[in-house]
Amino acid sequence: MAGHVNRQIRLAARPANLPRESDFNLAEGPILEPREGEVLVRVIWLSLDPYQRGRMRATHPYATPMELGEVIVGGVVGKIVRSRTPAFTEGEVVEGPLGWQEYAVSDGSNLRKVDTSLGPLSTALGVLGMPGMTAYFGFLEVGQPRTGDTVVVSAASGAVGQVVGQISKIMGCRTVGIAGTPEKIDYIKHDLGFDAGINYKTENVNAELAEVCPLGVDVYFDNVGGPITDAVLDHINVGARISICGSISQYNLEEPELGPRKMGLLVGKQARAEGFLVGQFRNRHEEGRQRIAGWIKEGRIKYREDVVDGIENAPGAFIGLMQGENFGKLLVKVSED
Ligand code: NAP
Ligand code: FER
Repeated sequence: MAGHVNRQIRLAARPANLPRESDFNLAEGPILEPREGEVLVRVIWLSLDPYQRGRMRATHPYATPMELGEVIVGGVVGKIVRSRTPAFTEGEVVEGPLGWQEYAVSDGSNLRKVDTSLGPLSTALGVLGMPGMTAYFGFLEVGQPRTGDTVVVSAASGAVGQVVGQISKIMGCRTVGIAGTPEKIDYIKHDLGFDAGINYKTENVNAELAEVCPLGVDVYFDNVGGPITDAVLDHINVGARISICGSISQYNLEEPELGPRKMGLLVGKQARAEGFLVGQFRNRHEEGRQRIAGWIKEGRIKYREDVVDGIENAPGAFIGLMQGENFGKLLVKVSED
């Protein structure tokens, strides 16, 4: 790798509210030599995900915060360019948490070999990767949908939401998505087959839910929290299941918003709200991946990716993710396949 440097994006400062470009810095590190038992990976794709915002805070409820100066944590897809272990051969494609950098050394324990026959490499970070598994298990296992149910999903055009909505349709559920632009609403309704869409930036979510969910809501897949979730809770049915996936509306606030406290509604509705982490289903991810891959082959699941070129553009793209500028799974292309 003589003549090459390893460009990395590091955490320069802990963001206050919405991250700024100055919270990140582009640094040049060495391309490390793999030792015996290790591999060198050339990164091709970076995954940009909302959870990374939480890791930029000084404290975290369930994961280790990033240190200042540390390479931004995150999933990547890359190619083995040097192997000093029989477990990997040069040219193999792998996925793992190697962070926002062009090259990384690993002992292989955090790498998953990507089955490149299932789809383009980028899908290992999206529909066939962490967000796809989140949708699959968070919806089917936590949400427990039944044929004929009414399902509502927030952040519906995003990496997780678009998969949840399509699985919901496959399960025979009336499916309503909430998203933030007319183009996203058009996409979920006309390309993905959702029954209805609500633009929470221009419409009254509560009034629209009454209109498009006349029989109430049986499953709510919650990606956002905040006022959108308050509105959905007003429509839950007896025995509803609320799958709490994330609360992106709160991620860039120093203090969580206080608003109507609606958990009491679950009493009369005998409803269940349950949080989950995609990792709790890790023993079954392969099953979820094969199932989604099958649906893609059959044309029953489509996916949309939002690709930004160049590692230097990762911070700007991440700031956009926090504001709904992405349309589909957000990825940064770092080098050629
Ligand atoms: P994504 O939906 O592709 O992107 C984030 C989207 O959130 C934005 O495009 C934006 O879409 C929406 N958003 C941003 N600010 C918002 C606000 N204030 N109110 C409402 N919506 C807002 O991201 P993703 O990767 O699929 O993640 C979706 C959720 O799943 C996040 O909460 C994430 O933390 C969670 N998650 C959880 C797990 C788990 O294991 N529990 C795993 C992965 C992801 P609009 O234009 O529609 O506003
Ligand atoms: C994981 C568990 C949760 C993970 C990501 C998440 C990268 C995301 C959580 C969130 O967005 O709140 O193992 O792997």
